[in-house]
Amino acid sequence: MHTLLFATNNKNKVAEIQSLVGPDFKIITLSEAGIDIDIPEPHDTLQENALEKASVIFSMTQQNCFSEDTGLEITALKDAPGVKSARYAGEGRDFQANIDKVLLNLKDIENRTAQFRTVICLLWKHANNKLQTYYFEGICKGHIAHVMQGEKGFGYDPIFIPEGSDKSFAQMNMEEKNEFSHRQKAVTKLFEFLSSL
Ligand code: ITT
Repeated sequence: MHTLLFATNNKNKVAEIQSLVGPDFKIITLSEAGIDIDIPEPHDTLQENALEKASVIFSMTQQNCFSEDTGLEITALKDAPGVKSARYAGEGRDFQANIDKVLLNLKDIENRTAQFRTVICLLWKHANNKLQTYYFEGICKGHIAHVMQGEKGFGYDPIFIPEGSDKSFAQMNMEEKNEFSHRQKAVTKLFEFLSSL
């Protein structure tokens, strides 16, 4: 059994990843570990931000941990909001304001191609006490709807329609979203790697 601390304050991410965990893994959340801090995301890439989040939590706990940073990359907006997805419309991190800004910026634009990209950073202490850093990426291609559809999920889910479906993520339950999602792809690679250790 591998025990891992998940360095995130996002409850939706925790729920999605918990739903994918098999019997060989135990995920501990920051609140379960009694940690209450706002983890910084100061960098220009998902990879650097993921490393920052995992490093902050590892240095506090010395425990094996992972984090993930996710961005919505919209082709016609030169991959924006990307690494700035949480704060696209301002520091308030307001889901509705972020969606409104995307829809406004895509008004009259025909190319609605987009993808979600998740980068997981794992900090793992091997038996010889050597700490190593590993990255796992998951991409979900799709497009941006013209209006919001559905009420489930979080963030940009109401406007993102994955390739292979005609429903938005917000019209899917968690199991359906997991069949397509960036997060599921990245976390599957993480669990496969840990199983191989
Ligand atoms: P942590 O840094 O604490 O993990 P966060 O909410 O700040 O949580 P990110 O910076 O990785 O997470 O995510 C950026 C934003 O992208 C997030 O606030 C959501 O609005 C959006 N987002 C991430 N994953 C998403 C998903 O699966 N569906 C829809 N929107 C998502």
